[in-house]
Amino acid sequence: TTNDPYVSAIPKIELHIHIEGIISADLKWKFSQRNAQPITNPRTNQPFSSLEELRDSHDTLKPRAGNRMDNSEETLSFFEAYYGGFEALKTTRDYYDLAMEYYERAAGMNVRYAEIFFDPQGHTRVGTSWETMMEGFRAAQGKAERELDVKSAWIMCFLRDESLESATQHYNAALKYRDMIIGIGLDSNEVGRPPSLFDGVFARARNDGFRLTAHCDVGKHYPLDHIHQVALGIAGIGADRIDHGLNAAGDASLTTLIKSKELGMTICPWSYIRHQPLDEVFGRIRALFDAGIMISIGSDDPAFMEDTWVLENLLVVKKYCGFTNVEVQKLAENAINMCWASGGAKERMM
Ligand code: ES4
Ligand code: ZN
Repeated sequence: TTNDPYVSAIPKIELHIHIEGIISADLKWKFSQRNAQPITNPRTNQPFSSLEELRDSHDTLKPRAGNRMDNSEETLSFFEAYYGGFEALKTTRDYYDLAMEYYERAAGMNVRYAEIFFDPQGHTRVGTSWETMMEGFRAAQGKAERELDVKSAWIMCFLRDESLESATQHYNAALKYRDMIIGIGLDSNEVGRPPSLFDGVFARARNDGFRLTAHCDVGKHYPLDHIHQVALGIAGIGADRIDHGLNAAGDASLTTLIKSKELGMTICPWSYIRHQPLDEVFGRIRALFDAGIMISIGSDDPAFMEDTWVLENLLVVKKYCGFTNVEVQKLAENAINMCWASGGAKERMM
């Protein structure tokens, strides 16, 4: 599927990737062995005893034949598997290695710039300090820029299933690293957790000069009202981007609102096709694109899909939306317009 020289060669900007979303079972195991830090299986409360066992349980979301998603005994839910990776990371070197994994993959796909999500609350709650995390990221970021020609910035996400108090504490801690952090996002489990819960801290972040975005997940569990809040409500005037938000394609007034505010949307097709019908997913992506809404393509959590990075995500929309090479090029250009790098830096990037 990667034999597409045109799409491979496009200089890329990636705006929707979780650094923790690249922690495969193998990488988790590597960190856990190195740190002599067992990984707990949340289903049994026992440590995983082998890489094979960990791989099996980590196979959460892969839409393969005889879909193992339904095998709730062996297979963890997405968030169980995702947060299960955090406890294996202990040292600055681990965070450095993790980020370098991404930057090396990115360089191989001609990614020139990335705005990378990270979830600090998930790390501090298993005992890692901000300093350990950020110094590892900082060293990797510098090396990637110098040696791989991949520039980047970080987007700190609040875990929306944690409290406003916790978000506020982490926001205060982030201020020490504002040279690295370009924006503030909102992720994790959205059920019953509207963006408005975090309005106070988002308003502060906007005042302090951060750019804002928030996840609005795809499917029937996620109300249009959350998209409406992100587009119009957050920090009084709405966020700068919407992450996912594909549900909006089914609603004429929301689509009009997003278009009139020129809000970009980050779209990660592999994340949707594991739980939504193909024709609906690609019909909606095509509809947003044809309506002139600025969408860009990201990979979300490559290690939890089919090892699908930004290149594979571009290829799957090309195939199922029937995009021409020129239209795929347009998706890449949208990411230039949507990114938060300064104007001069943008021009030098591509
Ligand atoms: C996430 Cl809501 C959501 N979806 C996918 N990956 C994530 N990582 C953190 N939150
Ligand atoms: Zn995401």
